[in-house]
Amino acid sequence: MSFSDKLKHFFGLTSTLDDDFFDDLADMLIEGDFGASLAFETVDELKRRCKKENIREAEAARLILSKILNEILQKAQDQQKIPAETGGKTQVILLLGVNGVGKTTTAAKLARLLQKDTKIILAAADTFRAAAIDQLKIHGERLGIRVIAHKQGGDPAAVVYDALEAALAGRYGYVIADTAGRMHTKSALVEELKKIDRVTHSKGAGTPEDSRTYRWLVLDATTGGNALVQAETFHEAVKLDGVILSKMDSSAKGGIVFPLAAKLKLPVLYICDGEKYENIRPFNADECIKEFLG
Ligand SMILES: Nc1nc2c(ncn2[C@@H]2O[C@H](COP(=O)(O)OP(=O)(O)O)[C@@H](O)[C@H]2O)c(=O)[nH]1
Ligand SMILES: [Mg+2]
Repeated sequence: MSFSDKLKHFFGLTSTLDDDFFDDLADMLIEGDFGASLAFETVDELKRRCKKENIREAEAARLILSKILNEILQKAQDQQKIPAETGGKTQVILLLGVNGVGKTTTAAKLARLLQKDTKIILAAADTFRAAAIDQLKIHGERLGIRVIAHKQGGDPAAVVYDALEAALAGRYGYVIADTAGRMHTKSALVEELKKIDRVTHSKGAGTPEDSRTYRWLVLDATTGGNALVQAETFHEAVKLDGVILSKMDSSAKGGIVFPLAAKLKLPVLYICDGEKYENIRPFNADECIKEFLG
């Protein structure tokens, strides 16, 4: 039974909104990757509203819960910044995240998606492993998208610099940079990103308005609470602009979007749900709540 089926079942079986109901609901939200503090806050709020509105039926409580969840997501979605309109400028998107979360795959999916509106360059800024560079080149060949790469062990900032130079010269809309997942120390990550920031700003071709850098964190949705810790760590080290959730197809419960929005105020930008190029879609709050609540 999927998590949302379990939640649906739980509401279906409930006849009275007593303390047991609210306690069990908190447990279910924790199981659904809400994190304990947000689970308790959410249930307290639900309890308060049910009391105030004199709600006695589970179905009505479910509707109120869905409203509360919507309010949580709105907090972050209001600041959603998908740079949809490039307006002749080049935007740099840095995909960050630990090893194996799906950065390289997501770079390719995103490139294919954004290619519908503008020209894209992929930057192989994961210079740590030769295989990572090859992986991106293969995607580029399959998708007909230009890939800028240096040799293994090269300077990631130099790769981004070259990619941006080529993009500005050829009027490309986006540089999508695949980065290395290793994060041995926070300070190394910060230094690397500062360097990338410096080169992208120095490459402004006149004004800083010519390019903007976005830092998007890719999170493997199946890792639940661990994904939240990764988001906290990266956000603290380098201010993030948003999150992409990968692997929503493989047993992920989807609840992770709520603490990301409530605790970190980080918008979820895209959802990936499979290994194919087309398995990416812009995040939609209503859809997400419907999928979560069943
Ligand atoms: N099921 C599933 N697998 C994915 C998804 N995104 C990436 N993967 C797989 O996760 C593995 C690691 O992906 P990769 O892009 O190499 O991760 P990276 O180390 O962060 O660059 C690969 O086997 C991908 O095919 C997804 O949305 N769903
Ligand atoms: Mg990779």
